[in-house]
Amino acid sequence: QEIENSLYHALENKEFYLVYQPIVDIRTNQIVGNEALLRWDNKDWGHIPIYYIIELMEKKGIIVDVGEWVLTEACRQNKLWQDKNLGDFKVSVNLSPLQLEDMGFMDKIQKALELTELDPKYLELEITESSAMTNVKDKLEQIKKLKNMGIKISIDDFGTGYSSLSYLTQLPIDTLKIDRSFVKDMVSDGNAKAIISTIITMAKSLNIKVTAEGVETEKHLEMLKSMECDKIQGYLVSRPLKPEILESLLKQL
Ligand code: G
Ligand code: G
Ligand code: MN
Ligand code: NA
Repeated sequence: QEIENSLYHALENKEFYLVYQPIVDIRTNQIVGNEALLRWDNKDWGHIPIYYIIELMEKKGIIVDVGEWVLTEACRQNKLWQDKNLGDFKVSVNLSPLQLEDMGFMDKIQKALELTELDPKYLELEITESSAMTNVKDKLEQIKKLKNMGIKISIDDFGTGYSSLSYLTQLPIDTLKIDRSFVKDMVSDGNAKAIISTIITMAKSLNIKVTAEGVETEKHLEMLKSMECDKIQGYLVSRPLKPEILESLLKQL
């Protein structure tokens, strides 16, 4: 009860902030993107895991407004980094299925880009596999429109849903993000390794890039390199960082 009340006021109280986790090109070792991840700084409830908070905000319908704030803030930050010449990287923003179903969604994207003057090629939207797989026809139209605006699309948590290959070939997506559960099991479980290897091979033939999530060890990196994975994200490279920390890191590169 009370937590919901706090959440209703979190936006106006400026309690939300974003942290950024680098995504690195496995061949060049360059940062090619940063995933924006929401955090809530609230003295009573700040310790609660964000996935639970997001679930609650979805239930209460708050996520559409908060999601718009995330989008604008992430674009603003990336534009700032572009202007400071800190690197040629995208910013990735996670979308709730409810945002995609919001009638005003396209306008909100347009508005965020206009307001922040970020070149759309620097914005990547992460849609979960399960979200992409519901109302397939609508999603296809929507993704096409976003692509026409110059925005990049990635499918998040890939491998956990049940995408059909024929459907994937119809979707104009840029990147598949392999769910971190497969990466975690890859070393000890031949099946997990086979799934990753198959996803990479399939994506290559469809001209889609692959990011492995949850890369934590050198062993993970070594195996992913040998499978010719394109990009990695995970604690081995960096934890999600507050923007000022990431910025000081970027200045040292
Ligand atoms: O950052 P962390 O591991 O705590 O994220 C937990 C979950 O919350 C992940 O599934 C992540 O995709 C999701 N998440 C983080 N930030 C956002 C956000 O801004 N919007 C949405 N819809 N999901 C987010
Ligand atoms: O669902 P999504 O892929 O958006 O979730 C991203 C979340 O995964 C981030 O919030 C981050 O906290 C978490 N994460 C990022 N890298 C790692 C990692 O190497 N290991 C683990 N266990 N979690 C990670
Ligand atoms: Mn994500
Ligand atoms: Na994921």
